[in-house]
Amino acid sequence: SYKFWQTQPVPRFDDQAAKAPIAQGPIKIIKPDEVSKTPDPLLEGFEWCTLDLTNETELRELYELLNNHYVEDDNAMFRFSYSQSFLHWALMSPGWKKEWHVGVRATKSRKLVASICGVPTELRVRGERIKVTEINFLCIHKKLRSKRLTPVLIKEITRRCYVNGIFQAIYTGGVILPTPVSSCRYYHRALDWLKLYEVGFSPLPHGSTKARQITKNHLPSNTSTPGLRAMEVKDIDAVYDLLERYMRRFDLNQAFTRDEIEHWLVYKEQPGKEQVVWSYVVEDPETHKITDFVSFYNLESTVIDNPKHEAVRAAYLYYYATETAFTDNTKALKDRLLVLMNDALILAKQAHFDVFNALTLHDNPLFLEQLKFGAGDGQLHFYLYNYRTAPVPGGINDKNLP
Ligand code: YNC
Ligand code: MG
Repeated sequence: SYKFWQTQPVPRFDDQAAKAPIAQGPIKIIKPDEVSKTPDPLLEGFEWCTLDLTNETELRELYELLNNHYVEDDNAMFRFSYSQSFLHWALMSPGWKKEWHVGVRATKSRKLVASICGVPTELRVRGERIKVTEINFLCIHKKLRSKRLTPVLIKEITRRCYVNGIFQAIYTGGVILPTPVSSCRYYHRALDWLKLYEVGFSPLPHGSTKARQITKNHLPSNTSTPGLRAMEVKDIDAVYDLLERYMRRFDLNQAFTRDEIEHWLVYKEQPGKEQVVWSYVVEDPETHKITDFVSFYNLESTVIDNPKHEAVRAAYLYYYATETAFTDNTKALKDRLLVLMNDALILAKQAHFDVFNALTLHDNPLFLEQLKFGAGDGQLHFYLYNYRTAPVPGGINDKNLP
C-alpha cells in the first residue's frame, strides 16, 4: 500500500493511465527556508553519521556493510560484492559531497548498520536539463530490517539534497515503487559457462549437454575490429563528442561534463587499487578519427554457499557509442554493434570475467539475442524523485545497480 511512498513527490501509478498528456516538470516546489536544518531522530540506540570515504577505515566499513547485507537475488544464492575501488569510483565522482554519504551507527558499539549515498549529476529529460542526485547503496543491516528505517534514511538524504539546493533525484531498484519512469530487463552472456553452471547461475537446458553449452558459448581469442584499442586520456575529447551525440538520441540521458567522462571512463592504474572500468575506442586506421567506443565495469557477486567457487566476476556493459548510429540505417547500426559487442565479450573474457551483463536499454536489443545473451529474471526500474514526465521506453544508461 506504499504508506511511505504515497507521501512523497513521485508520480502515482494511475497518473500514467490518465488520458490527459503529462505536463513535464517538478512535482513539488521546495522552499529552501522551509527545509529543516536538522535530521529527524533515529531509533533509540542509533545515530546519524556522515561517512568520510577518503578515510580508508570508513571506506572499509561501508564495503563491509554492503558485502554482508546488500542486494541478493531472490533465492539468496548471490550477493553483490562491490570492491573498495568500486565504491571510491562510484561515490567520489566530480562534485561529490561528503554530506551525501549518509550512515547510521549503533551508538554504543559505533558499528555501521545502514547507509544511503548520493552523487551529483545532470540529466536531460526530453531536452530539459535537471540537476539531480543519483541515489545508491541504500542498505540496512539484516538484523534491523522491517523497522521502517528506510523512510527515515530516504527523508534524511532528501533533506541533505534540499539543503544543498538539489530538488530532484534519480535512482534504480529491482522493486516496484510508484512509479518507474522506465523499466529494463537484465540479459546475461556466459563467458565461462561451466563455472556459471557450477555456481547455479546457468541451468543446463533440457536436452543439451555441458560440452554443447561450452561450445555454444565459445568466443574467438582475438578481437576483430581494426583500430580497436584501450581508451587513453588523449581520447577524452573525441569520446565526449561522440557519446554526447549518441546519448542525445534518447529521451532520458546523462548530461556529462568532460571531467565526468574522464572520471567514469578512463582507468588510471594506481597502487593497491583494482581496475573498475574498462574502456576501448576504435580509431580509424586511416583517418585516425574515433568512430566507436565501448566500456564495461567490474562488479563481482559473492556466491553465498558453494564449496568450489567464492565469487562470480561479472562485466556490466556501460556506456558505448558508434558513428553508425547517425546514419539512420538500422541495419548498419546493428551490424556494427554485433561486431563491436562481440569484441567487448572477447575483451571481457581476456580480462577473466565469467559473465557479461547488459540491460535492454538504448540500442542493446539490436544485438543481445544474436550474441547469445539470455534473458535473466532480474528487472531494473528507473525512478525520478520530484519530477514528472511521460514514461520513457528503453531506460537510461547507468551503473546504478541492482
Ligand atoms: C528500495 N529499494 O516500499 P512503503 S536500491 C526505495 N527503494 O515503503 P523498511 C524501498 N524504497 O511501501 P526494510 C526500497 N525497498 O511502505 C523498500 N523500500 O511506502 C520501501 N536490502 O522500509 C518500502 N538495497 O525499512 C516501504 O524496509 C519501506 O527493512 C519499508 O529495508 C529495505 O540503493 C532495504 O536492496 C532495501 O538493505 C533497505 O531490505 C533493505 O526491508 C536492504 O521497513 C538489501 O521502504 C539491499 C537493497 C536497495 C538498493 C538503491 C536505491 C535507493 C533509492 C531510495 C529512494 C531515493 C529517493 C530520492 C531521495 C533524494 C531526493 C532528492 C532530491
Ligand atoms: Mg527497517
